[in-house]
Amino acid sequence: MKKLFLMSFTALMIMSCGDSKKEESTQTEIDYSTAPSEDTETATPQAKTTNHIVLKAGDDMRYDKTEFTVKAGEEVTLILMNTGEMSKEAMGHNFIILKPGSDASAFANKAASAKATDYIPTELKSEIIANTKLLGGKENEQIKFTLQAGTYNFLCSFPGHFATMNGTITAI
Ligand SMILES: [Cu+2]
Repeated sequence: MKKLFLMSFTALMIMSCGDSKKEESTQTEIDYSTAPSEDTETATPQAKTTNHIVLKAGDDMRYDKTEFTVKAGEEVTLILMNTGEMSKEAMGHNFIILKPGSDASAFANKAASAKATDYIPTELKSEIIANTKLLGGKENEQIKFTLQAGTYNFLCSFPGHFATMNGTITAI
């Protein structure tokens, strides 16, 4: 009697094992169907031009975007938002757009010792096309400027921020 019970129990185990295997193979088929299609690979990115830019910078020491394409010869409106919580002294951010051919890294080096002028080096002011002031957490500023066709570097000149806070604006 006991033996018979064991045998039927084993049979049940085998049956349920078979069932779970079936389920597994069905799931694998579903996974294959969600694989990316070839269409996404052939899509080509297009340069989107906009002369209204909202640029955010937070306590993570980054701009939320680092590349823009604008229309040359038309006024650009840029709003810099410091979305962070920290003070201007600890995590201040600005936006400085430089003339073509300017060395943004050299500018940042000089700016680091220009605390008295909010990290805008007086001797390199001639390289600046436009800039915001230094903003602390939750502060915003809107500036306007017009660019001729070309590629322009921008940066945050707060000490140590250049490495992660720089980008380019292309005017076409
Ligand atoms: Cu910054």
